[in-house]
Amino acid sequence: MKRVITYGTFDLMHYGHINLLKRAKALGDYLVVVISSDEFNWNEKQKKCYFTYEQRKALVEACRYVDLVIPETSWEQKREDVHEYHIDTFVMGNDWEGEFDFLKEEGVEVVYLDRTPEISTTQIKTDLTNG
Ligand code: C2G
Repeated sequence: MKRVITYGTFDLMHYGHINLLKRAKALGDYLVVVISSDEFNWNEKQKKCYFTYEQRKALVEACRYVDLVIPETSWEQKREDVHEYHIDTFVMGNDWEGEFDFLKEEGVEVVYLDRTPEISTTQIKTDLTNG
């Protein structure tokens, strides 16, 4: 069984997220999604989420491509996660291109997938604000 992992905030979950999760799952048989906690988002990414961690977790867990959801509470946890969950492949959108290549040292394949154009949580908020 090939095990894949990916990380994200997944606020106001949209088709760009689904497209990423679909392609990540296609790289293996089991997909672990690590969702940023509310504290991590605020303290480390200065992101104020519309949905709480529990709400974002429920939405991602409802996605057919997802097998397990766990919290992201630090930038450093990736090195441990890939061993704890016996990960073969680490996947991120290519806005993170190169940022996580160090995981190759842990024996993990690192894959960056093209982002889905024209959609983002920020864009949704902007469009709704401007009407
Ligand atoms: N994504 C995408 N296309 C979009 C929007 C997002 O492919 N139009 C991808 C991102 O590249 C990322 C995933 O969907 O791989 C989740 O996106 P975000 O929720 O914005 O995640 P981010 O805030 O970048 O957090 O430790 C890593 C961080 O937790 C990543």
